[in-house]
Parts: sequence; structure tokens; C-alpha cells
Amino acid sequence: MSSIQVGVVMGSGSDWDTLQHAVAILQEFGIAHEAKVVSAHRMPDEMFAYAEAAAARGLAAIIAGAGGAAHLPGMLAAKTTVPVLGVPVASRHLQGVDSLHSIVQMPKGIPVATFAIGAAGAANAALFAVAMLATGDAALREKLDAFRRRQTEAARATSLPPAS
Ligand code: RP5
Repeated sequence: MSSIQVGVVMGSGSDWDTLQHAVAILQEFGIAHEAKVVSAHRMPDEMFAYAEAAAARGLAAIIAGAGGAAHLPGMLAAKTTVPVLGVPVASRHLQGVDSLHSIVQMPKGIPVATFAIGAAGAANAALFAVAMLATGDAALREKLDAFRRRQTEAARATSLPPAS
């Protein structure tokens, strides 16, 4: 079994601008992770192998980002019961609505937890993975609570400019 807790995979190097926001959160929380390109349509054999090995490697979650006809999260979920957290990447022509629909509309029986399009979705997918891991880790739960408290304090400290 590897020490990796969360896998971050994406359909293309062009998805990194988005998925790096998931990796930044995992780094902030000290979660052992890996990040790699595993394209569903350009590397189908590697994609299946990644999904098939995920449970035995001890992965607690796979964050999968893709754009366009974004079949990567769904195909991974088809081959593993490790939870797949799908991140729709903004596409060139349809701004990621195509990606969102591709990922969120899984037929009954094979779930993919689907997040917002783009950077916010990537960060939230990682925060969700942290929350999953925190169910069995009190120290991680405290880190997550502290993260929430900092957000609350920042929101409370907001001062608005004068109306123009
Ligand atoms: C998908 O197609 C990727 O997830 C990416 O979002 C999109 C475009 O890929 P590239 O043409 O930039 O490699 O496979």
C-alpha cells in the first residue's frame, strides 16, 4: 500500500491551471497526494489501471478534473469504489457548462460527487476530501475548523468602500 491518501488526476496538462487549486489545499492541510495527467481518451489503458489499483493503494479519494465531454471522472468511478470527486474544467467554447453536465449527470448506480466549474470547484473538492479524511482524524478536524474560523474572521473584517 502506498502512503498517498488522495489522487488528483486530470485529462490534460491544460487542466493544471484549475486543478492546482486542489493541490494547494491538499498541501496546506498536509495530505499526502499525487497529481498526474490520466486522459480518458488519450490514455484509456492507464486510466483503467489507475482506477483498478486505487483501492489497493489505499487512496481515500480521487479528485478528477476534465473539460469538454468530460468522461474521466465517470469512467474512473465505473472502475473503482474509491470516492471520485469530479471537477468540471472551463472549456474553450462552452465555458465549462458542457464539462459540468458531463460530470454531474451520472446514471443511477455509479456516483461522482460533482463540484463547481473551475478553481472554486477544485479547491472545494480538496476541502471535501479533507473533510472525509477528518472523520477519522481529530487533528485534521481541528485544522479544518481553524481554516473555517479564519474565513469567518476575514469575512467579519471586511470593510466596504463608500458608495459612488
Ligand atoms: C479534456 O479535454 C481535458 O480534460 C481538457 O480539459 C480538454 C482539452 O484538452 P487539451 O486539448 O487542452 O489537451 O481531455
